[in-house]
Amino acid sequence: MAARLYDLELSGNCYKVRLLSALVGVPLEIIPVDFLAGAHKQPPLSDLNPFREIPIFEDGALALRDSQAILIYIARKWGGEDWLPADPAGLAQVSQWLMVAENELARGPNDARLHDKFGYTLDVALARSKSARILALMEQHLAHEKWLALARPTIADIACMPYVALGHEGGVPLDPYPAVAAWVDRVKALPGFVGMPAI
Ligand SMILES: N[C@@H](CCC(=O)N[C@@H](CS)C(=O)NCC(=O)O)C(=O)O
Repeated sequence: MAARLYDLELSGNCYKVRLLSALVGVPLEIIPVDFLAGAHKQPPLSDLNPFREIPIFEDGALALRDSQAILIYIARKWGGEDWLPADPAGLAQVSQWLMVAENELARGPNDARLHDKFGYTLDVALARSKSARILALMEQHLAHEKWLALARPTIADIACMPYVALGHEGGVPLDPYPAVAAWVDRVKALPGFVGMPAI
């Protein structure tokens, strides 16, 4: 039985899971969630994820929440050493960027997009200033590195790319960050790449 993703097409967090699955070649059963109607806040989805968020990933009896955790699972189960190495240094170097996806990027360009595109009530000026900070750090890093964590693409890149590339929908375009834009293009050029609306 194929693994199952409870999905929203416009969600960058769900997209991370679709993207890595496509790159690794893992077939997914996609279950679209009626997000506007709040299906994620009611049973059966709220039983699968009491945090009442998507993505939710099911593989047999296992139900997982959180896009970063799902990327870790897919990488280790189906991706061998390629996308998430097991050696302590490599694992930690990738993890550093998974934390950036969950913190700086979630509270930066993701929040700015939630405000502008979906009408969420939040401090958009703060989200834009957090975006500027993390994108400047990424620009500095990617000016001399091809990929975020290692000398090859890893789930660090898959976790971080979507909300960086979607930033323009929240008033955070990449024009001031040419090295970041070039990295987004490198991710887009990976064999098996799939896009989403606005990427
Ligand atoms: N840390 C979680 C965050 C998931 C998340 O915030 N998902 C959004 C959709 S992209 C959601 O379900 N929000 C619930 C809501 O706004 O009601 C992850 O990385 O998957």
